[in-house]
Amino acid sequence: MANTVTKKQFIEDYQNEIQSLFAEDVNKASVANQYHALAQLVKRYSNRQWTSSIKKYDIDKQKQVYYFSIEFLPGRYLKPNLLNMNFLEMVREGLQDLGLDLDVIAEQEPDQGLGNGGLGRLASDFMDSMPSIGLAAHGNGIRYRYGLFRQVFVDGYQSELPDDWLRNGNDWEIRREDHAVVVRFGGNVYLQQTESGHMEPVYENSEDILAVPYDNAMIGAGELETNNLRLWSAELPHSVDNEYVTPEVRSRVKAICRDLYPDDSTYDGRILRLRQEYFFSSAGIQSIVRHFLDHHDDITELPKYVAVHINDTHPTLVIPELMRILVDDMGIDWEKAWDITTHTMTYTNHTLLAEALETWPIDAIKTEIPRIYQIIDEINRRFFMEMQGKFDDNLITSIAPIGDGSIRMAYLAVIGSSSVNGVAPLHSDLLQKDVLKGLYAISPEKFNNKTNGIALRRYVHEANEPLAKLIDSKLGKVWRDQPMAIDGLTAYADDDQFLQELAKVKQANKRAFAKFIDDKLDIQINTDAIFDVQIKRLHAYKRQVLHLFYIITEYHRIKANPKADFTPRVHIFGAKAAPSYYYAKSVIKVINEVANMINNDPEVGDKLKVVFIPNYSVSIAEKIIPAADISEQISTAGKEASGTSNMKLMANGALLAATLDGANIDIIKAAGRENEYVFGLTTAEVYKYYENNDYSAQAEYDRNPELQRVLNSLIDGSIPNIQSEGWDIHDSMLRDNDQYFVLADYADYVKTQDQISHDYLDKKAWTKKSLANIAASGAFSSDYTVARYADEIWHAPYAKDLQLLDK
Ligand code: BZD
Repeated sequence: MANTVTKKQFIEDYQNEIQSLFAEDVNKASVANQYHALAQLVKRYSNRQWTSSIKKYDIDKQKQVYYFSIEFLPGRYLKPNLLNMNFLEMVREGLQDLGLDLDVIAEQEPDQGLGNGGLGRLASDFMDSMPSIGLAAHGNGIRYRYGLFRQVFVDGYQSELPDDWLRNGNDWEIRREDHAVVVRFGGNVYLQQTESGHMEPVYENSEDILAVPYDNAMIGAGELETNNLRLWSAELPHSVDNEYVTPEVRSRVKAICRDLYPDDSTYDGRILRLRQEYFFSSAGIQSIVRHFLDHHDDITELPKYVAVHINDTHPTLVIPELMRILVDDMGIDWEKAWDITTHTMTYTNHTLLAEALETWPIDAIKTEIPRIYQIIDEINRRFFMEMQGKFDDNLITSIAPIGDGSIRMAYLAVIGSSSVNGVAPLHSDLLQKDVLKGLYAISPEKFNNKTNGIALRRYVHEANEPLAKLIDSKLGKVWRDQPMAIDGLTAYADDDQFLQELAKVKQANKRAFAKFIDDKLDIQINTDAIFDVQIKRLHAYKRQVLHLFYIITEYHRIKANPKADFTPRVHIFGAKAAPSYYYAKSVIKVINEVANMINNDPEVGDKLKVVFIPNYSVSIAEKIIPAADISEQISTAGKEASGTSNMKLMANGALLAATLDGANIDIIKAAGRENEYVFGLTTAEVYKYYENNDYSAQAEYDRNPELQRVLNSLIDGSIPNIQSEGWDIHDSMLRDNDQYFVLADYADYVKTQDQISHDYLDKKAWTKKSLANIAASGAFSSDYTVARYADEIWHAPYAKDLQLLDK
């Protein structure tokens, strides 16, 4: 039920809001206060729909999904909320009447950076899509006091500053202390027989922490429904007499929700991460069960009305936690409880890097959450009992929840869930064949694929309004509601006028981005150049260095032949490196110094520029993506689970420079290989190298003089102001035999990039390719993704008739 508010009403409400919050007139208020008042007003407008959705779900006994994720990466809420409420135009005009600019006000909102990359952003895209298709699905996570660090470059090095995003409060959240629950850590626990005969745990000296929820409205498009994102914060319980609390105890409690990534270089830091995981898993499950019992009588019906989703392994402790509540608190026998639990839980894996699979030392779990340890131990014991005789002992040992002195979170997640999915077809396939092979052998029926998707509303409708309006002018608004309908644009592939208009939109976006870069970094970029974009976490497998090597190659060519024709390029990077990931930080330093060298070389001039935008975030992504010509998706084949910036860039008309990895494969299929630039080893070729163990980085180096010059430049002093960082990269290539096959892919990558430089000169042909990408992007809407999760994993209904879902 969409709200309707007229512009006149809005203007009046807004003036009143500023007056009552700040005792000022609109035009006297600071831009910051203009923002706070607008956010408060939007929240107020949306609250009625929120209350009504939540009430309706309960009255109708609609199945509800709870999406547990240790990261959510919402970015900003103001404009996406206005968009989804159909208020964007009205509010923009209303503010204009008051002499204000919505875009200026919107810039005041701090990004909510409560995640670090694709995993967290996917969770937030899902939060947008779920209410937009009328699915009752809520998020569960942590309200970190500090988001992912603020990245600044000091002398080219990444430096991390705290992201104090809550400094001026958060206008969107509602603190609900009345819904708080207690989460128990530590102490001793032993089992005692009750009068009724069942075993009950007795706790001694446990550390009880109060989990207080902060609720955030997730407003669906057209306000179809509004769901809840519940973020938990740790506090001292009320029962504790504050006067006697030592500063140590206080800071132990505070620490749980202080940082997104506790410093993992110490044992205590790693344990803190475990405490975070149990904290929000336990709080979330307790509140779900409590809510369920308010509306239902029979707990054995939980899986019929509730699905709990485990987004990557961090919330896996929801499994033993639900077992604890069912067995200990409700006195249900183990078998029944296990049946309820496994039918409630579902799990998504997001990584193919074996070293990224999470494990916890047994001792840590025993100390921090002793009762949960006992439960996992029992799950493990019963797993062995059930499997012995049916499967080979070695197989069972290799996939049991406990092994090698650790709890293996991914294995526990698979064993305790009814569904396990990967996030792109290649990824799901490799999970079955490689990473989770043993578990697939014992329970193949659980495994499935759900290809990721993105919130087109944020990345196109809102971030690229000129493009969205151009599409409207041809297709009407249907594509906004039914994303697949955007393929209607293919009818314009030979329409010269349309192609020109499309090219104009891109050009205007590039100019807007160039202005942003000029204002922010004082770098002037040529808007006729190819804008070549790589935006993602900094990681060796994503191979930002391959991109860097091409840049150095271009530079060497210009220097060798300054008068030769050259298609100008601007290389744009956005990436944060984990604070303790030294190699990634060396890559940042080298890119920054190469940028300095190139950007200040008069002989290079306008031909080549390198821009590394500091503090990459969702809102910066929204500025870069509409301006991109090339989307760098160049991970080693078989390493990137899916990727999602590939989808965002495609939807904005960028062409892929890509390996056959993750969802690149699906994008290439959808848009047509002739409209992308594909290069490099295939997954099969990479696996062959693993099997035969016969890859030689040195041989790649020896046979390619251009590559030799690139690698040598890292260590021969020709890049000013780098120290050991050049050696770090050089060593990873030649001394350590190039784990990610950068050198193997170099020649083909350079060839492909050269082809891009050539093809870009034919504007019309280029724009046609760009159009093909835009027209194929509808299939990557996260509306479809969550609909498929709802149909095939959660078995939960949703109101929207998503036509063309299976096209
Ligand atoms: O998840 C990413 C994958 O690398 C991408 O391929 C994929 O598209 C997205 C969404 O499915 N994974 C992450 O972003 N992972 C993390 O950020 C992460 C967080 C904590 C611990 C380990 C990894």
